[in-house]
Amino acid sequence: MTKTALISGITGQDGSFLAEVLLEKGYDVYGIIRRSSSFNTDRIDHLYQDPHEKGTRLRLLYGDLNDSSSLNTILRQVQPDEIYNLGAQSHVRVSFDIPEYTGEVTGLGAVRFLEAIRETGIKPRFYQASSSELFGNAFETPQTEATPFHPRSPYGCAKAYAYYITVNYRESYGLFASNGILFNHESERRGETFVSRKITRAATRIKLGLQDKLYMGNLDARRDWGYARDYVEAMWLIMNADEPDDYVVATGETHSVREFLEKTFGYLDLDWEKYVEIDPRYFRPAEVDLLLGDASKVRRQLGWEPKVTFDGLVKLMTDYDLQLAKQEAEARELKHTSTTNKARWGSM
Ligand code: NAP
Ligand code: G4F
Repeated sequence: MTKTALISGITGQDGSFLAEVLLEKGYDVYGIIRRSSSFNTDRIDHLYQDPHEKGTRLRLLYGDLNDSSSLNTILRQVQPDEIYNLGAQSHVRVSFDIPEYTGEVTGLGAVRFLEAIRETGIKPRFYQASSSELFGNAFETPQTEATPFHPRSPYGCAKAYAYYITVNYRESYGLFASNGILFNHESERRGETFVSRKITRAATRIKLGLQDKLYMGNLDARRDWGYARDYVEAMWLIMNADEPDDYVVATGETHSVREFLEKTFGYLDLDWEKYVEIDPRYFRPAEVDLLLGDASKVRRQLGWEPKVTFDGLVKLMTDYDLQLAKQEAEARELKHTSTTNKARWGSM
């Protein structure tokens, strides 16, 4: 029988890859989108199917993690077999500027979903997008499912609430509710203000003369960076395990932001030190210095393996952004030519 999945955060990096993977696996997919003043469905536009056509397997519904009545209505309408709660205010630095809002969406959003499940009596499986930010100022390295949490930001604190409320509903009401504790994962679809994409966008624009400088924060921070497409496979495996449980998903390698810069600029034959300047605006009130995950449990129990290496990730993101930069350079050239032509015609 065809399974139905509901995804919050479908317009984000992970939501778009997950929708793709679930459609490939034969699911009917529903995504929750927020009303926005301009289109923000770029990451899923290639999956678009005419909603009037018979057999459409991807549908988008308006809702919001801050609006429980919309979640209840959607649950009744969709009757999903699986809910993936990926929606969040997901930027750690920004969470210091909007801590209360981050708590609402990223923390309480999870309980709104869980309550909607309880109230409607529908029995979907529930996946919570938990984060390595839970470990924060980590008590041990590498971090496993047993490592105590020490979040270092309003985002991390909100994710801690969402993690524990997911465990609590599993234990209290017997829901199939699991946490994937995912370490950083990036891609060509990563938001442009996260460090990996900020670097690949800037380095490729610098290469083509579209930008002179890149302003950065703490270059010493270390992260366990994987490829997002690999990580959404782990989400599906966690959701389709025999029992609900919590799993760390990581590559088991850690690299500094400085190394990310060196690799990206080096790949483009540029010396990063000539272009990068430090701007204290990008420092955080409290930093997470080192994240390194031990994903033995998900590897052993569910057979998950990351496929893309750190070098492979830098390469694929840089290749993609180089194409974007080329398109931008061409568009500028066209605009310049047309302005020059207009100036010529004007003088005739
Ligand atoms: P992302 O690109 O920032 O996407 C976030 C998604 O959440 C977007 O679709 C956004 O919609 C949606 N959203 C924001 N506020 C919402 C609200 N009030 N109601 C409904 N939806 C809302 O994040 P991502 O990188 O794909 O990450 C997916 C999830 O995994 C997030 O929960 C994130 O915190 C978590 N996570 C990510 C990583 C990582 O390294 N990427 C690691 C661990 C955990 P708009 O497009 O309308 O803004
Ligand atoms: O790319 P980042 O902003 O990601 P961060 O803070 O690790 O959070 C991401 O991963 C989490 C998983 O651990 C997710 F839960 C979360 O939703 C998000 O996807 O920053 C990475 C590191 C930080 O230490 C930051 O201080 O890079 C450092 N950094 C240095 N300069 C910078 C910059 N980060 C950003 N965004 N911009 C900079 O200019």
